[in-house]
Amino acid sequence: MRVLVVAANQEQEPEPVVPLGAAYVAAAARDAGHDVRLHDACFDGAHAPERAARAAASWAPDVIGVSIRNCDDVAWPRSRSFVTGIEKLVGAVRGAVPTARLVLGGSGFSLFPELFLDRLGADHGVVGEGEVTFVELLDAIGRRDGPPRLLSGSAPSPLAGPPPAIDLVDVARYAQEGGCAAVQTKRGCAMGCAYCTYPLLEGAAWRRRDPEVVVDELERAWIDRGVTHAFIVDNVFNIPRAHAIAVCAAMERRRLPLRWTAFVSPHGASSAMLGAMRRAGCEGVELGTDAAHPDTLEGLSKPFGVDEIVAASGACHDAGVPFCHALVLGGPGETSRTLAQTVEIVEATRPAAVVAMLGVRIYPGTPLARRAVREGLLASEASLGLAPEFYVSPAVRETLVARAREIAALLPHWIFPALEGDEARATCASLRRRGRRAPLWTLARRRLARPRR
Ligand code: B12
Ligand code: SF4
Repeated sequence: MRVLVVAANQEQEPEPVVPLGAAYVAAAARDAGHDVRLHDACFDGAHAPERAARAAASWAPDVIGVSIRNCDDVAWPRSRSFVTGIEKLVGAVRGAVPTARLVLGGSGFSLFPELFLDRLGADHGVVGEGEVTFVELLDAIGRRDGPPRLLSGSAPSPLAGPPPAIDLVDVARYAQEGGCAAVQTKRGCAMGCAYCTYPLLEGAAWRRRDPEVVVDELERAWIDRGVTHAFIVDNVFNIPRAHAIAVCAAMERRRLPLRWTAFVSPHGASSAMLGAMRRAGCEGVELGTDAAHPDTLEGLSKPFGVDEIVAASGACHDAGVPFCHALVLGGPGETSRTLAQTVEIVEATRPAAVVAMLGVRIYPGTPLARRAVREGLLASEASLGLAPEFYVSPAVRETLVARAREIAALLPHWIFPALEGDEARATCASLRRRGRRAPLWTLARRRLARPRR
C-alpha cells in the first residue's frame, strides 16, 4: 500500500526536534513492504496545511498516518495549545485525499486519544508505541477487515526493529536551524513520579536497546550526514545504571565525533556515571530535579531526596559536565517556604542554568490527576480536555508568577519558559542560526545577561 506519514509538530522552542516517532513508524511500514513517504511540517509555518495537502495529493496514499507529538507547550500561565494548528493540517490532508484512511498516533495523541479521534474525525488511532500495531493496522486495512477504531500500541520485543527512517527526514535543515540528532537507548520508566506520563506512554518497565546498535545508528543515520550534536531522548539516561554505562562504553570505544546531552535523574548520578558520560562525549545534562525541599519532592513522589540532588550536582562538577536543573515550581505541597529553600539549595549547587516551569501539567491516569480531584482543584479526571490544566499549589497560586519574576530579575541564569518574551525567543533563534549547537541553556548567563522585567 502507499502510506504517507505526516509529522504534524511545528514547535521551534527550545529547538526544532526531529520527528523520531514518525520516522520509527515509517521505517516499520517500509520494512513490511509498503511504499512510504514522510512529510514533515516542522518548518512550514503558516503554509503547513497547504504544503501537507500538496504532498498528500501528489502521492495519493491509501493510508495517511499523522504523528501528533505535542498538544501544548506546558508553560502555565501562558500555555499555548497546538490543537487548532494540528486540526487545520489534518483537515487539509484529509480534504486532499478523501479516500485515504486516516490514522493518528504519537505521544500527544496518546495522552488524549478519544478527544483527538473525535475532534479530528480520524478513522483509527494507536495509543503508545506504534511500530508493530501500525503495520498490523495497515494489513487489516489492506484485507478490508474493519479493525477497531482505537488500538493499544506495541513495539517489537526485544526492541530490535528496523532503525528509524532518518533518511526520510531533512537532517541538514534541522542541523541548520539548531536541531540535533535524536536517539533512544531504551524505553520505559519504572519510577512512577506523581505527574509523569512517561510510564503511560512507554510502559513502566525498562526495555533496553543493544548499545552497539545504538552506536551504529548514531554513526550511520547522523554522523555520516554531518550531524555533530545529539540529544539522547530516553526519559532518564542514567537508570538502569549498567545499561547507561554500557552505552557510554560503546560510544567511547568508537570515538564518535559527536557531543550529546541527556535527561539525568539525581538518583544514582554518581561521579563514576558522569565521568563515563563525559568520556563518551556528553557536553551537558538536564538534571530532573523538580524541587529541592523534602515536602515538595514527596508531593511529586520523586525517588530521591535533597542529599542526592546536592551529590549529583557535585558529581557533574567533578566530571566537568555542565548541568542545568529542570524544576517544576508550585507543585503539591509547595509553600513560599519550600520555594525559598528550593531556590537556595539549587543556587548553592552552582548550576550553569535552571529551567523552571510553573505549575504541573495534569494528565489523565496519573496520581496527580487523582490528587487534584481529591483536593477539589479539578472536578473529575474525565473533565480533563485538550485545553491544558495545571496543578498549582493553593498556597502559592496567587504569588507564584510574581515570585518567578523576582527570581528571574535577580538570577539571570534562571529561565522561566512561560515568562520569556519574544525578544528572548528571537535571540535563541538567532543563536541557532549562527550555528550554536550546544544546549541553549548553557548560554543562559550570556543570553540573559541583563535583568528582565
Ligand atoms: C526527549 C523529549 C524532549 C527533548 C527532545 C530532544 C530532541 N532533539 O528530540 C526536548 C527537551 C527538546 C523536548 C522539548 C519539548 N517537549 Co518533550 N519530550 C521528550 C520525550 C521524553 C521523548 C520524545 C521522544 O523522542 N520519544 C521517542 C519517540 C520514538 O517516541 P514517540 O515520538 O512517542 O513515537 C512513538 C509513538 O508515539 C508512536 N507514534 C509516533 N508517531 C506516530 C504516528 C502514527 C501514525 C502512529 C500509528 C504511531 C506513532 O510510535 C512511535 C514509536 O514507538 C517525551 C516523553 C515521551 N516519553 O514520549 C516528551 C514530550 C513529547 N515532550 C513534551 C513537551 C510538552 C515538550 C515541549 C513543548 C516542552 C517545552 N515547553 O519546552 C518541548 C517541545 C519541543 C519541540 N520543538 O517540539 C510532551 C508532549 C505532551 C504535551 N503536553 O503536549 C511529552 C510527551 C512529555 C510529557 N509532558 O508528557 N522534549
Ligand atoms: S519524571 Fe522521570 S523519573 Fe519520574 S517517572 Fe517520569 S520519566 Fe521516570
